[in-house]
Amino acid sequence: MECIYTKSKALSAVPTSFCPGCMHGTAIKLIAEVSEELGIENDLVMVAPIGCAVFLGAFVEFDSFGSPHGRPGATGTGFKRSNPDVPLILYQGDGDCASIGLAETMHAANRGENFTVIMINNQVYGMTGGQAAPTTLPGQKTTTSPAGRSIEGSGYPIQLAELIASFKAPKYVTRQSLHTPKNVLAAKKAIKKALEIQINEGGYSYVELMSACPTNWKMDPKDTPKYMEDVVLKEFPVGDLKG
Ligand SMILES: Cc1ncc(C[n+]2csc(CCOP(=O)(O)OP(=O)(O)O)c2C)c(N)n1
Repeated sequence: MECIYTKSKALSAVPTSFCPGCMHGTAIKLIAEVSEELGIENDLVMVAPIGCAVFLGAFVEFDSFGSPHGRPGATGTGFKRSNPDVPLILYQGDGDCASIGLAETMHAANRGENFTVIMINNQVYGMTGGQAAPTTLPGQKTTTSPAGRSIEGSGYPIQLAELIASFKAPKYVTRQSLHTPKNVLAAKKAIKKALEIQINEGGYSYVELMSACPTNWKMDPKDTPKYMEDVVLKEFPVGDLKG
């Protein structure tokens, strides 16, 4: 029988522990597939942060190391400078990358470190119970903004991709989404381009992936793609910002 689909070798043969409708699994699958297509599945190293992204090490065959509480930008810098030929992905949530570790994220981008950041933007602190993140939408109800995020009290959502694109050093900055098959394919292309830049010419690349957290959004997973299209992507539009 003709084989039309097979699991990427870089994915471990275990079920993931993500909640139904969570898009971390999709992002990790794309990274695994791209690594195989680029022939780096035995070389790629990933940095796992805090939050649901930390589970990544359990589902992939790559080497990974933990760098809790927003520090992947700093430890990733040390790792990559000592191992310049090893492809490196910093895999971070929005809370980790845009709040707790914002300083590390910004300075690594501004220095143009030679690695790729993949940021999963689900607009909440997922693992810890759905607290507001810097990316939480205006009016969005979370456990720490039960009346909805107020601009007066908490400011506007931080658009990290736009912020990073304003620096001179980054070579490729893009925001993509994981809410439809078409978007997933575009996201895969973006991950591939980011890694190709890192491997072939060197330089910093940032791929933000808009994702759903149905558990903490208190939403049926099947309703999240429409909500993302109608509401989330209005605040966080997809597309290339640089490169
Ligand atoms: C009470 C408490 N405060 C802080 C932390 C640290 N912490 C671990 S996961 C997390 C949220 C991370 O959110 P995000 O980076 O958006 O990732 P997600 O889980 O949404 O993928 C935080 C703040 C903790 N574990 N417990």
